[in-house]
Amino acid sequence: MTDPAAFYGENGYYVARGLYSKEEVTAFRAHFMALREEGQKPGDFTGVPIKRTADPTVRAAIPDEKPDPLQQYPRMLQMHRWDKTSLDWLVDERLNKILTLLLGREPFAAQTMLYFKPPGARGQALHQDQLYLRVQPGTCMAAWLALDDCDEANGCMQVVPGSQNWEILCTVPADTTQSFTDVTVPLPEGVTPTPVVMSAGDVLFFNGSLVHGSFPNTTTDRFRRSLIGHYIVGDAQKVGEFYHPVLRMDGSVVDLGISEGATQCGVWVDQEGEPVIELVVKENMITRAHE
Ligand SMILES: O=C(O)CCC(=O)C(=O)O
Repeated sequence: MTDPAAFYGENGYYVARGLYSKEEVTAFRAHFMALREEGQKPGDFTGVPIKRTADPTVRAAIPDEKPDPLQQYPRMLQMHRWDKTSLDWLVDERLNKILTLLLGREPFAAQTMLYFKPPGARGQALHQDQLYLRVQPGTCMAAWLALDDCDEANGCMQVVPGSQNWEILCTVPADTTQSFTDVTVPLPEGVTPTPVVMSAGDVLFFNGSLVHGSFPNTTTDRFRRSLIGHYIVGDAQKVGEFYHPVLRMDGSVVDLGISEGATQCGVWVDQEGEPVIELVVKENMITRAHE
């Protein structure tokens, strides 16, 4: 049997299979679909506009005349600030137990998100969450609950095992025909992300520096919904302003400082034929809320 902490230490992620029952995920799906039907909510994000290209070959490969499904199903953000179901889930004891095991102490809770990812929706380009949360000292951690079975066809999560040990990389423009966000991080040659195939009810835990993201949902009939919590290490002193108020796992508010935008990020350079990360000073690094 896999030792969760050892697997997480080596790979930067861990999947807890069947942590939530089929009945629970069915209830979550119904709850969030009903909230979506109610109309616009604070923090909704439909994604950046798709930047079309003039290249006829590329254009031919993109169903660019179709309406973007994310217009109807924008991502929800920070629902726990106005929805009790989301708050109860964010601080759920089952998540706390595994987070505490993987992090070595009880975390603080900073964010909730709900991805609907309907058929035809774009994915989210590879990125590192710590770029946005800017936890100091230490890092953040995500708990990603699959509300639908997910595989490569409907755009399951993709992770780069071992990248939790990388510096935070400088971002480059992303392909917005494939991603609803417009920045990504480059991978060295030969490194490719690994798909994480999950059943509804499984939870993927991953480190804030782990490079991760997802490709488009290429199915015509399957959503890929997920409920996500973002946490920060329990000895953190600062986090980005967007994530305040931060909660303890008993739901009470913890008084933390606000971390400023980073001024350095990593770029890949060649060192005797091996790709290594070199830190460079960069002004105007992205400091927006996690997108
Ligand atoms: O669900 C996805 O496709 C991406 C989620 C993600 O990047 C995150 O939870 O940080």
